[in-house]
Amino acid sequence: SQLKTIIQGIPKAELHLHLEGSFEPELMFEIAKRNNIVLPYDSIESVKAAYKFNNLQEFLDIYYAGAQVLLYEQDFFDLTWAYLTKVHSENVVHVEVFFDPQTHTERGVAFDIVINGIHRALEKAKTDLNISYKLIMSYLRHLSEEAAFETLKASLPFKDIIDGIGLDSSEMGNPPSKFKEVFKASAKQGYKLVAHAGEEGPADYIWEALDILKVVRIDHGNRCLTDGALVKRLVDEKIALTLCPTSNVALKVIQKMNEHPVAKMLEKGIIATIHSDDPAYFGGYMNENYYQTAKALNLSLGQIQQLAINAFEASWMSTAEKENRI
Ligand code: ES4
Ligand code: ZN
Repeated sequence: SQLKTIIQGIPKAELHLHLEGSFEPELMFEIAKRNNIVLPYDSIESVKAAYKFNNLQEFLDIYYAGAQVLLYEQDFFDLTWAYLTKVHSENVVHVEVFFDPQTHTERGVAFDIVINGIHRALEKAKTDLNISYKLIMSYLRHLSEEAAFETLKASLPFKDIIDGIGLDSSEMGNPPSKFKEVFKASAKQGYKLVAHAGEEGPADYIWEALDILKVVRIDHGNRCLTDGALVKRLVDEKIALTLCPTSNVALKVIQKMNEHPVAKMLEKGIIATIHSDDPAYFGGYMNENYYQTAKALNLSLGQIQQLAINAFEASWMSTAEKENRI
């Protein structure tokens, strides 16, 4: 369709993508086989059939199980490289991607194995595909702040290749305030800060992410529209929201795409952006997220372009880098 052609033609930046969430069943089977791991599924079709979720936690349980087959540096390279070649074909020219070190270190895979594989693929994409990148290390919020501190410590030898810190996993019952001290310590190390907030959790968690963690962007932030003062704060301080529409439908954060808040957010002057979150699990990379949103909400060409521009504006590229990319 014409809309798909337009979206394909726009250079895009992806700011909300979990590398472990880009793990396609085909690659999962291939890596399981070479690592002599038996998956609890007998075919790629039966894996895909299991991807039906009623909430965030049901997804996370399957997402963490899938990551268990990743053991060696080559596995992390292959995972990251598959994602980068995919988005290259969609005219994504800049990525700021998350990885969850604790998903791997908790089961005995060393931090350096994980980050070296990821970093090698990102560097190759820079050279071979002209994709620029930033790397964001996320703390798992269902684990303790002490465990996050250990992860911070493990990251320090790799400080030069990690740009920022994120906070993800089970939101309800794990408010941003739980990670106040480790975010403060992370900022002292020079890391930029973001956090998932207001995906399933309330607008209060977005306030906490801003006031207590001092984040520069909010991942998701869907729930902000229930709080007028918060909307004003986001607009005044140019705090971007990295929205993930197909994720929101898959996890029942919204019931249908035409209920997605992104159009209202743009109307209110919020720097809203669109991303894919965990595309292997939610069935859509960047172009599909733009397409489904634009179609369901009847977005104008100007609004679609605004979403793409917002992502470059909200990115961590320097002004000079941005001019090179758009
Ligand atoms: C996630 Cl969609 C989502 N929300 C919170 N944490 C996550 N980790 C990976 N995907
Ligand atoms: Zn996410």
